[in-house]
Amino acid sequence: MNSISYAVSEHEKCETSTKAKDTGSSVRHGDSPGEQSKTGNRGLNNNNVFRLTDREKSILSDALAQINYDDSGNSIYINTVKNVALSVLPKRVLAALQEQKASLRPCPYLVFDNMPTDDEVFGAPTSLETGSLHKSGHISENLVIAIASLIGEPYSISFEGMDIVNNLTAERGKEKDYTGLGSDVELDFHIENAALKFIKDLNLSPTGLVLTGVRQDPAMPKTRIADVGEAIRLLDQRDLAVLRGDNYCLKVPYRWRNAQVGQSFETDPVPLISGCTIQPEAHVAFYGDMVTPLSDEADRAFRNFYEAIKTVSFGVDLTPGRIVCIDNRIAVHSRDSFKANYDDNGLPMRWIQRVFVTSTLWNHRSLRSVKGRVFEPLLHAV
Ligand SMILES: O=C(O)CCC(=O)C(=O)O
Ligand SMILES: [Fe+2]
Repeated sequence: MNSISYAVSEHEKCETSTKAKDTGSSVRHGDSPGEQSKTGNRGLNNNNVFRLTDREKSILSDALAQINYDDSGNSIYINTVKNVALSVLPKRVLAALQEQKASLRPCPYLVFDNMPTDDEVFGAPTSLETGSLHKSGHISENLVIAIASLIGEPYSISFEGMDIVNNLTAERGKEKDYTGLGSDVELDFHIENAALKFIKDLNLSPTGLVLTGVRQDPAMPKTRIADVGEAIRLLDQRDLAVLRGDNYCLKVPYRWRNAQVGQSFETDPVPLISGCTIQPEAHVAFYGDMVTPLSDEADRAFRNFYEAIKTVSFGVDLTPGRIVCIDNRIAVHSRDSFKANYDDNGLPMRWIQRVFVTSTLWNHRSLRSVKGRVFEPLLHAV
Protein backbone atom coordinates (compact mmCIF):
# COMPACT_ATOMS: atom_id res chain seq x y z
CA MET A 1 0.00 0.00 0.00
CA ASN A 2 1.38 3.35 -0.93
CA SER A 3 1.01 5.59 2.06
CA ILE A 4 1.55 8.69 -0.07
CA SER A 5 -1.83 8.21 -1.66
CA TYR A 6 -3.33 8.80 1.77
CA ALA A 7 -1.49 12.05 2.38
CA VAL A 8 -4.19 14.65 2.82
CA SER A 9 -3.42 18.10 4.16
CA GLU A 10 -4.77 18.75 7.63
CA HIS A 11 -7.11 21.41 6.32
CA GLU A 12 -8.44 19.11 3.63
CA LYS A 13 -9.15 16.47 6.22
CA CYS A 14 -11.64 18.74 7.89
CA GLU A 15 -13.08 19.61 4.51
CA THR A 16 -13.27 15.95 3.54
CA SER A 17 -15.17 15.18 6.66
CA THR A 18 -17.93 17.61 5.89
CA LYS A 19 -17.95 17.70 2.12
CA ALA A 20 -21.20 16.31 0.90
CA LYS A 21 -21.16 13.75 -1.82
CA ASP A 22 -24.77 14.52 -2.66
CA THR A 23 -24.55 18.27 -2.34
CA GLY A 24 -24.80 20.57 -5.28
CA SER A 25 -23.65 24.16 -5.10
CA SER A 26 -27.30 25.21 -5.21
CA VAL A 27 -27.79 23.95 -1.70
CA ARG A 28 -24.63 25.39 -0.17
CA HIS A 29 -24.26 28.78 1.32
CA GLY A 30 -21.75 30.99 3.02
CA ASP A 31 -19.50 34.04 2.90
CA SER A 32 -22.39 36.43 3.16
CA PRO A 33 -21.10 40.00 3.46
CA GLY A 34 -22.77 40.44 6.84
CA GLU A 35 -20.72 37.62 8.26
CA GLN A 36 -17.25 39.07 7.99
CA SER A 37 -14.90 39.36 10.95
CA LYS A 38 -14.54 42.50 13.02
CA THR A 39 -10.94 42.93 11.95
CA GLY A 40 -10.22 40.47 9.14
CA ASN A 41 -11.89 39.35 5.94
CA ARG A 42 -12.97 35.94 6.98
CA GLY A 43 -16.51 34.67 6.65
CA LEU A 44 -18.16 31.31 6.95
CA ASN A 45 -16.22 28.53 5.27
CA ASN A 46 -18.56 26.95 2.69
CA ASN A 47 -17.22 23.52 3.60
CA ASN A 48 -18.73 23.85 7.06
CA VAL A 49 -22.15 25.06 5.89
CA PHE A 50 -25.01 22.77 4.92
CA ARG A 51 -28.29 24.01 3.54
CA LEU A 52 -31.35 21.81 3.41
CA THR A 53 -33.53 21.84 0.33
CA ASP A 54 -37.14 22.91 0.92
CA ARG A 55 -38.20 19.29 0.52
CA GLU A 56 -35.67 18.06 3.09
CA LYS A 57 -36.81 20.81 5.43
CA SER A 58 -40.44 19.83 5.09
CA ILE A 59 -39.73 16.11 5.75
CA LEU A 60 -37.70 16.99 8.83
CA SER A 61 -40.35 19.41 10.06
CA ASP A 62 -43.12 16.81 9.78
CA ALA A 63 -41.03 14.22 11.61
CA LEU A 64 -40.01 16.54 14.45
CA ALA A 65 -43.57 17.81 14.91
CA GLN A 66 -44.65 14.26 15.86
CA ILE A 67 -42.38 14.16 18.91
CA ASN A 68 -43.41 15.67 22.24
CA TYR A 69 -40.68 17.76 23.83
CA ASP A 70 -39.59 16.39 27.19
CA ASP A 71 -37.85 19.32 28.87
CA SER A 72 -36.09 16.99 31.34
CA GLY A 73 -34.14 15.55 28.43
CA ASN A 74 -34.42 12.01 29.73
CA SER A 75 -32.71 9.31 27.71
CA ILE A 76 -35.93 7.93 26.22
CA TYR A 77 -36.74 11.32 24.73
CA ILE A 78 -33.18 11.87 23.48
CA ASN A 79 -33.13 8.43 21.83
CA THR A 80 -36.52 8.99 20.22
CA VAL A 81 -35.36 12.25 18.66
CA LYS A 82 -32.06 10.72 17.62
CA ASN A 83 -33.70 7.77 15.88
CA VAL A 84 -36.07 10.06 14.00
CA ALA A 85 -33.15 12.28 12.99
CA LEU A 86 -31.22 9.27 11.73
CA SER A 87 -34.15 8.26 9.57
CA VAL A 88 -34.96 11.65 8.01
CA LEU A 89 -31.85 13.85 7.94
CA PRO A 90 -30.04 13.98 4.59
CA LYS A 91 -27.00 11.70 4.30
CA ARG A 92 -24.57 14.58 3.90
CA VAL A 93 -25.75 16.11 7.18
CA LEU A 94 -25.52 12.77 9.00
CA ALA A 95 -22.02 12.23 7.61
CA ALA A 96 -20.83 15.62 8.87
CA LEU A 97 -22.31 15.01 12.32
CA GLN A 98 -20.81 11.54 12.53
CA GLU A 99 -17.35 12.91 11.69
CA GLN A 100 -17.79 15.57 14.34
CA LYS A 101 -18.73 12.95 16.90
CA ALA A 102 -15.76 10.75 15.97
CA SER A 103 -13.58 13.84 16.52
CA LEU A 104 -10.53 12.65 14.65
CA ARG A 105 -10.46 15.91 12.74
CA PRO A 106 -13.44 17.89 14.02
CA CYS A 107 -14.54 21.11 12.36
CA PRO A 108 -14.38 24.19 14.61
CA TYR A 109 -18.01 24.83 13.68
CA LEU A 110 -20.82 23.51 11.51
CA VAL A 111 -23.76 25.56 10.25
CA PHE A 112 -27.07 24.10 9.05
CA ASP A 113 -29.36 26.43 7.16
CA ASN A 114 -32.96 26.29 5.95
CA MET A 115 -33.87 24.14 8.94
CA PRO A 116 -37.53 23.93 10.05
CA THR A 117 -38.90 26.43 12.59
CA ASP A 118 -42.02 26.73 14.72
CA ASP A 119 -44.94 28.37 12.94
CA GLU A 120 -45.52 31.11 15.47
CA VAL A 121 -43.39 32.76 18.13
CA PHE A 122 -45.42 35.19 20.26
CA GLY A 123 -43.00 36.07 23.05
CA ALA A 124 -39.89 34.89 24.82
CA PRO A 125 -39.26 33.18 28.17
CA THR A 126 -37.10 34.23 31.08
CA SER A 127 -34.13 31.97 31.73
CA LEU A 128 -36.12 29.95 34.28
CA GLU A 129 -39.26 29.56 32.18
CA THR A 130 -39.85 26.91 29.58
CA GLY A 131 -40.30 28.19 26.03
CA SER A 132 -43.66 26.50 25.43
CA LEU A 133 -45.81 29.47 26.53
CA HIS A 134 -44.25 31.63 23.89
CA LYS A 135 -44.46 29.65 20.67
CA SER A 136 -46.75 27.31 18.81
CA GLY A 137 -44.75 24.06 18.96
CA HIS A 138 -41.49 22.33 19.83
CA ILE A 139 -39.75 22.08 16.50
CA SER A 140 -36.74 24.18 17.58
CA GLU A 141 -36.20 22.21 20.80
CA ASN A 142 -36.48 18.86 19.03
CA LEU A 143 -34.20 20.12 16.29
CA VAL A 144 -31.32 21.22 18.53
CA ILE A 145 -31.63 17.96 20.46
CA ALA A 146 -31.62 16.01 17.19
CA ILE A 147 -28.38 17.65 16.05
CA ALA A 148 -26.80 17.47 19.51
CA SER A 149 -27.67 13.78 19.96
CA LEU A 150 -25.80 12.95 16.78
CA ILE A 151 -22.63 14.69 18.00
CA GLY A 152 -22.67 13.46 21.59
CA GLU A 153 -24.74 13.43 24.76
CA PRO A 154 -26.97 16.49 25.33
CA TYR A 155 -27.25 17.79 28.91
CA SER A 156 -27.94 20.92 30.94
CA ILE A 157 -26.65 22.40 34.19
CA SER A 158 -29.58 23.70 36.27
CA PHE A 159 -28.26 27.21 36.88
CA GLU A 160 -27.51 27.63 33.16
CA GLY A 161 -31.07 26.63 32.28
CA MET A 162 -33.73 24.53 33.99
CA ASP A 163 -34.64 22.63 30.81
CA ILE A 164 -32.47 20.37 28.67
CA VAL A 165 -32.68 23.11 26.02
CA ASN A 166 -31.55 26.42 27.55
CA ASN A 167 -33.39 29.61 26.66
CA LEU A 168 -31.06 32.60 26.37
CA THR A 169 -32.95 35.86 26.32
CA ALA A 170 -31.91 39.36 27.24
CA GLU A 171 -33.08 39.86 30.81
CA ARG A 172 -33.92 43.23 32.38
CA GLY A 173 -31.64 43.95 35.30
CA LYS A 174 -28.99 41.60 33.91
CA GLU A 175 -27.85 43.84 31.06
CA LYS A 176 -24.33 44.01 32.43
CA ASP A 177 -24.02 40.30 33.26
CA TYR A 178 -21.31 38.31 31.51
CA THR A 179 -23.75 35.50 30.70
CA GLY A 180 -26.10 34.59 27.89
CA LEU A 181 -28.70 36.83 29.60
CA GLY A 182 -26.62 40.02 29.36
CA SER A 183 -26.75 42.53 26.54
CA ASP A 184 -24.94 45.82 27.28
CA VAL A 185 -21.61 44.06 27.69
CA GLU A 186 -19.81 42.14 25.01
CA LEU A 187 -19.58 38.49 26.03
CA ASP A 188 -16.11 38.33 24.57
CA PHE A 189 -14.42 35.24 23.13
CA HIS A 190 -14.44 32.20 25.36
CA ILE A 191 -14.36 28.45 25.68
CA GLU A 192 -17.48 27.48 27.62
CA ASN A 193 -16.54 26.59 31.21
CA ALA A 194 -12.81 26.30 30.46
CA ALA A 195 -11.76 26.41 34.12
CA LEU A 196 -13.83 23.34 34.98
CA LYS A 197 -11.41 21.16 33.03
CA PHE A 198 -8.82 21.78 35.73
CA ILE A 199 -10.97 21.56 38.84
CA LYS A 200 -10.93 18.17 40.46
CA ASP A 201 -13.99 16.06 39.65
CA LEU A 202 -15.67 18.97 37.94
CA ASN A 203 -14.60 18.53 34.33
CA LEU A 204 -18.01 19.42 33.02
CA SER A 205 -16.80 21.64 30.20
CA PRO A 206 -18.95 20.71 27.19
CA THR A 207 -17.22 19.36 24.09
CA GLY A 208 -19.71 21.31 22.01
CA LEU A 209 -22.60 23.75 21.91
CA VAL A 210 -25.59 23.62 19.60
CA LEU A 211 -27.31 26.98 19.12
CA THR A 212 -30.28 28.28 17.19
CA GLY A 213 -32.22 31.52 16.99
CA VAL A 214 -35.91 31.48 17.86
CA ARG A 215 -36.63 35.19 17.77
CA GLN A 216 -34.48 37.95 16.39
CA ASP A 217 -33.71 41.28 17.98
CA PRO A 218 -33.59 44.07 15.38
CA ALA A 219 -30.25 45.06 16.92
CA MET A 220 -28.94 41.78 15.43
CA PRO A 221 -25.98 41.13 17.75
CA LYS A 222 -23.66 38.65 16.12
CA THR A 223 -22.31 35.48 17.62
CA ARG A 224 -18.64 35.35 16.64
CA ILE A 225 -16.50 32.26 16.22
CA ALA A 226 -12.75 31.77 15.86
CA ASP A 227 -10.77 28.63 15.09
CA VAL A 228 -8.03 28.51 17.72
CA GLY A 229 -5.72 26.43 15.49
CA GLU A 230 -5.91 29.14 12.84
CA ALA A 231 -5.32 31.90 15.39
CA ILE A 232 -2.20 30.39 16.88
CA ARG A 233 -0.59 30.12 13.47
CA LEU A 234 -0.35 33.93 13.68
CA LEU A 235 1.65 33.77 16.92
CA ASP A 236 5.43 33.50 17.33
CA GLN A 237 7.11 30.57 19.08
CA ARG A 238 7.86 32.63 22.18
CA ASP A 239 4.20 33.50 22.81
CA LEU A 240 3.14 29.95 21.99
CA ALA A 241 5.54 28.49 24.54
CA VAL A 242 4.19 30.85 27.20
CA LEU A 243 0.56 30.00 26.33
CA ARG A 244 1.42 26.30 26.64
CA GLY A 245 3.01 26.76 30.05
CA ASP A 246 1.38 26.87 33.49
CA ASN A 247 1.26 30.66 33.39
CA TYR A 248 -2.42 31.49 33.99
CA CYS A 249 -5.17 31.06 36.57
CA LEU A 250 -8.68 30.60 35.19
CA LYS A 251 -11.90 31.42 37.00
CA VAL A 252 -15.19 29.61 36.68
CA PRO A 253 -17.98 31.57 34.94
CA TYR A 254 -20.05 34.00 37.02
CA ARG A 255 -23.11 31.80 37.42
CA TRP A 256 -20.94 28.98 38.78
CA ARG A 257 -19.50 31.27 41.46
CA ASN A 258 -22.93 31.65 43.10
CA ALA A 259 -23.59 27.97 42.92
CA GLN A 260 -21.57 26.89 45.94
CA VAL A 261 -20.14 23.84 44.25
CA GLY A 262 -17.64 23.41 47.03
CA GLN A 263 -14.51 24.12 45.03
CA SER A 264 -12.35 27.16 44.52
CA PHE A 265 -13.48 29.64 41.90
CA GLU A 266 -10.01 29.67 40.44
CA THR A 267 -7.64 27.03 39.07
CA ASP A 268 -4.02 26.50 40.00
CA PRO A 269 -1.62 27.79 37.31
CA VAL A 270 -2.58 26.16 33.99
CA PRO A 271 -1.89 26.61 30.25
CA LEU A 272 -4.32 28.30 27.85
CA ILE A 273 -3.45 25.89 25.05
CA SER A 274 -2.55 22.22 25.16
CA GLY A 275 -2.23 19.20 22.92
CA CYS A 276 -1.59 18.69 19.25
CA THR A 277 -0.18 21.55 17.21
CA ILE A 278 -2.70 21.23 14.36
CA GLN A 279 -5.84 21.27 16.47
CA PRO A 280 -4.73 22.40 19.91
CA GLU A 281 -7.27 22.39 22.71
CA ALA A 282 -7.93 25.82 24.18
CA HIS A 283 -8.84 26.79 27.75
CA VAL A 284 -9.46 30.50 27.69
CA ALA A 285 -12.01 33.28 28.16
CA PHE A 286 -11.40 36.92 27.28
CA TYR A 287 -14.29 38.55 29.14
CA GLY A 288 -14.36 40.01 32.63
CA ASP A 289 -11.83 38.66 35.12
CA MET A 290 -11.80 35.10 33.80
CA VAL A 291 -8.04 34.78 33.16
CA THR A 292 -5.20 36.05 35.34
CA PRO A 293 -1.82 36.04 33.57
CA LEU A 294 0.88 35.32 36.16
CA SER A 295 3.72 37.36 34.62
CA ASP A 296 4.31 40.20 32.19
CA GLU A 297 5.26 37.81 29.44
CA ALA A 298 2.14 35.72 30.15
CA ASP A 299 0.14 38.94 29.83
CA ARG A 300 1.81 39.81 26.51
CA ALA A 301 1.15 36.33 25.07
CA PHE A 302 -2.48 36.53 26.30
CA ARG A 303 -3.00 39.88 24.54
CA ASN A 304 -1.39 38.64 21.34
CA PHE A 305 -3.57 35.52 21.48
CA TYR A 306 -6.64 37.74 21.77
CA GLU A 307 -5.58 39.84 18.77
CA ALA A 308 -4.96 36.68 16.71
CA ILE A 309 -8.39 35.34 17.66
CA LYS A 310 -10.07 38.59 16.62
CA THR A 311 -8.17 38.53 13.33
CA VAL A 312 -9.39 35.07 12.32
CA SER A 313 -12.90 35.46 13.78
CA PHE A 314 -16.13 36.00 11.91
CA GLY A 315 -19.70 36.74 12.95
CA VAL A 316 -22.77 34.62 12.34
CA ASP A 317 -26.39 35.65 12.74
CA LEU A 318 -28.25 33.15 14.87
CA THR A 319 -31.44 33.40 12.87
CA PRO A 320 -34.46 31.13 13.19
CA GLY A 321 -33.88 28.25 10.76
CA ARG A 322 -30.13 28.19 11.34
CA ILE A 323 -28.35 25.75 13.64
CA VAL A 324 -24.76 26.47 14.63
CA CYS A 325 -22.62 23.78 16.27
CA ILE A 326 -19.46 25.04 17.92
CA ASP A 327 -16.66 22.66 18.89
CA ASN A 328 -15.86 23.92 22.37
CA ARG A 329 -12.41 22.30 22.39
CA ILE A 330 -10.94 24.02 19.36
CA ALA A 331 -13.09 27.10 18.75
CA VAL A 332 -13.93 30.13 20.88
CA HIS A 333 -17.17 32.08 20.58
CA SER A 334 -18.48 35.48 21.63
CA ARG A 335 -21.66 37.57 21.52
CA ASP A 336 -21.67 41.25 20.60
CA SER A 337 -22.94 43.82 23.06
CA PHE A 338 -26.30 45.26 22.01
CA LYS A 339 -29.15 47.43 23.22
CA ALA A 340 -31.83 44.86 23.91
CA ASN A 341 -35.26 45.47 22.42
CA TYR A 342 -38.50 44.33 24.06
CA ASP A 343 -41.92 43.73 22.53
CA ASP A 344 -45.20 45.44 23.55
CA ASN A 345 -45.57 42.95 26.40
CA GLY A 346 -42.13 43.78 27.71
CA LEU A 347 -40.68 40.45 26.53
CA PRO A 348 -37.23 40.35 24.96
CA MET A 349 -36.91 40.22 21.20
CA ARG A 350 -33.73 38.12 21.24
CA TRP A 351 -34.30 34.47 22.02
CA ILE A 352 -31.57 31.93 21.47
CA GLN A 353 -31.77 28.25 22.31
CA ARG A 354 -28.72 26.28 23.31
CA VAL A 355 -27.87 22.75 24.31
CA PHE A 356 -24.57 21.54 25.72
CA VAL A 357 -23.03 18.37 24.32
CA THR A 358 -20.41 16.10 25.80
CA SER A 359 -18.88 12.91 24.47
CA THR A 360 -19.93 10.94 27.56
CA LEU A 361 -21.83 11.68 30.77
CA TRP A 362 -19.28 9.80 32.89
CA ASN A 363 -18.12 13.02 34.55
CA HIS A 364 -21.73 13.86 35.44
CA ARG A 365 -22.31 10.72 37.46
CA SER A 366 -21.75 12.40 40.80
CA LEU A 367 -24.08 15.32 40.10
CA ARG A 368 -27.64 15.51 41.31
CA SER A 369 -30.15 15.07 38.52
CA VAL A 370 -32.72 17.83 39.02
CA LYS A 371 -34.66 16.09 36.28
CA GLY A 372 -33.46 13.77 33.53
CA ARG A 373 -30.25 15.22 32.13
CA VAL A 374 -30.53 18.57 33.90
CA PHE A 375 -27.80 18.39 36.54
CA GLU A 376 -26.87 20.33 39.63
CA PRO A 377 -23.28 20.13 40.88
CA LEU A 378 -23.50 19.52 44.63
CA LEU A 379 -21.22 20.47 47.47
CA HIS A 380 -21.15 17.02 49.03
CA ALA A 381 -20.57 15.21 45.80
CA VAL A 382 -17.36 16.90 44.58
O1 LIG B 1 -25.93 34.48 22.88
C1 LIG B 1 -25.07 34.05 22.12
O2 LIG B 1 -25.00 34.39 20.93
C2 LIG B 1 -24.03 33.09 22.62
C3 LIG B 1 -24.03 33.06 24.09
C4 LIG B 1 -23.01 32.13 24.63
O3 LIG B 1 -21.88 32.46 24.79
C5 LIG B 1 -23.39 30.75 24.95
O4 LIG B 1 -24.51 30.34 24.68
O5 LIG B 1 -22.54 30.01 25.46
FE1 LIG C 1 -20.72 30.85 25.63
